[in-house]
Amino acid sequence: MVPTYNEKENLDELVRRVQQACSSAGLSAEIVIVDDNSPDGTGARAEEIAKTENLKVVHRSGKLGLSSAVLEGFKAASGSILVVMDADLSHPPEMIPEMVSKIESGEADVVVGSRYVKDGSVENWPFTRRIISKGATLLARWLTKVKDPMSGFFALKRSVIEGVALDPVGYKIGLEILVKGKYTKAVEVPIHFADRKAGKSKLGGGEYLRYIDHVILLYEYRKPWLSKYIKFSAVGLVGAIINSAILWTASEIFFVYYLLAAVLAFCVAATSNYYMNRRWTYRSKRSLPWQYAQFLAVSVCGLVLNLIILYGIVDVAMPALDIGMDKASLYLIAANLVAIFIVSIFNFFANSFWTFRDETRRR
Ligand SMILES: Nc1nc2c(ncn2[C@@H]2O[C@H](COP(=O)(O)OP(=O)(O)OP(=O)(O)O)[C@@H](O)[C@H]2O)c(=O)[nH]1
Ligand SMILES: [Mg+2]
Repeated sequence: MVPTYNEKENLDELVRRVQQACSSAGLSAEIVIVDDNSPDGTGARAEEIAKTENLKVVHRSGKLGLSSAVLEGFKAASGSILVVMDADLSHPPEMIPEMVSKIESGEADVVVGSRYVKDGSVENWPFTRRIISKGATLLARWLTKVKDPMSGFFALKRSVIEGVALDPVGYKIGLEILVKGKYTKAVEVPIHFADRKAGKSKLGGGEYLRYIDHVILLYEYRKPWLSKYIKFSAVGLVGAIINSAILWTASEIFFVYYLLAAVLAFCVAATSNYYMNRRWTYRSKRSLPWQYAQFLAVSVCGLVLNLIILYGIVDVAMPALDIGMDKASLYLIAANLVAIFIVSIFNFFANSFWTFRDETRRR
């Protein structure tokens, strides 16, 4: 499967090297080119080559994206082992037989051509590209054990993706398959990632943002509770900042009585937290006064719980254990952090199973 967009100059060499590598290993390979109506005439050139080689060309109407091109290629391909690679000769076709043989022998269901295992390498990458690639790989660290899940060069059994709903977000269809595919064994083989032979890179700045979006979606898919809790906590942190800012402004600048200022700060922060959680954490489509009231009720309960825990630690537990009297203020902050942590879990579950129970169940 080779997605192409303006790769005319690379096509002949690519096909020649793929065919040569496969035939010398006794493999019969069908090459599927998925071209997005490349202005440089890649599609027409592919049709030319198809007259003499075992090549199928899928034409799409315009630049619809790399990931969806690969998925179209899967549909068009007839084989039971699928190999995906770029057209620009960054990926060495000579590695295909080894990758395929690992699947045929049953050693693996998915094989990734990896730059980041021993003996793997990249050619001449400037410092910034190295850092971006490493950083992006790090973001996916807890999604898969594969060291180079961003690789665009991989092989898989067709059964890995059969019946799996793949979302073609962004550039990294390999990562999507590694996270959602049905497989038990994924292995990596080292590759040398060469500079593209001819033509220009299609990787634009917007791709980086789409990647972050993709990674967030994959974490939500794989660890729905953890990622929701992290989002919920992030909202809580923003809420705490809003709360403090209002408390300070109201009491210091407008001379509002501090307890009244605290109530005001609490109401504003709880309201903005409600909106952020509704839209972002729970992706709720409904906005009902009742839902808002439920959220406020949970927040008030959380506040009371916070005070009870704080009192329990500072006035009951610490004197009983005879600790902390010399560094009282430091212990107060530590005790409050413990209380906030417990309350955040209480709030999170109360909101997940009560305020936003329909959204939680829908998953
Ligand atoms: N069909 C299709 N192919 C695409 C699209 N975007 C990129 N490609 C192809 O996907 C492969 C990878 O794109 P590249 O531009 O090489 O991306 P890259 O390897 O990250 O960047 P470079 O190292 O600069 O080449 C190439 O074969 C492209 O022609 C697209 O929208 N549609
Ligand atoms: Mg490339």
